[in-house]
Amino acid sequence: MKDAISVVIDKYDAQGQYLDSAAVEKLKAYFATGELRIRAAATISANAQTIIKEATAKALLYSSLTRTGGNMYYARRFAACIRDMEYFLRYATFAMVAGETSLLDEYVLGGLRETYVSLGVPIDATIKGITALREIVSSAVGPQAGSEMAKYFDYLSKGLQQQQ
Ligand code: CYC
Repeated sequence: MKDAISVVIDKYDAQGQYLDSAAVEKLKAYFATGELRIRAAATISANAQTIIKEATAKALLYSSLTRTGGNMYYARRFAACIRDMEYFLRYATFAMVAGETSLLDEYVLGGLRETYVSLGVPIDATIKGITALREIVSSAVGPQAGSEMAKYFDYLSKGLQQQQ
């Protein structure tokens, strides 16, 4: 797993160079938003259950998914879907704290699309769920931290859309 700092250090280490002004700018940008990202992570953690509930209600409930034969029908699949929403929220928060997307590839997206396709989990509806999480999170943490989080939700949506 990488974060914004290790990405910079690995690059300069590979070249056997000291940090230059471009590297320092990247590190500065990361530290300048540090307080914002940590506060947002605390708010998200404290409100995770409500965020998931609201996003699920907004995007997924009372649709063909939850009716007989839908992919969220019945309890076992419903629970799997809520759990997946939790994964998306938790890992997007980790990625925001790290300031880096690589952990999303490593821990979430690897093989996920194939798993969903083979189980008949609808990708479009999943992306709607992730988009709803992005919107609810933004109203919980405010626009600045919300747009930081949006990067990682969008990365998840994009990764699911594409063949890995
Ligand atoms: C299933 N979701 C799964 C499965 C995996 C994941 C591996 C298959 C195994 C299982 O049922 O547990 C996802 N597992 C993950 C992720 C990680 C992981 C992301 C990384 C930490 O370890 N169905 C819908 C909704 C959507 C949904 C749109 C919720 C957003 O209609 C989710 N995922 C869903 C459902 C299943 C599932 C219903 C069960 C499908 C089945 O067994 O028929």
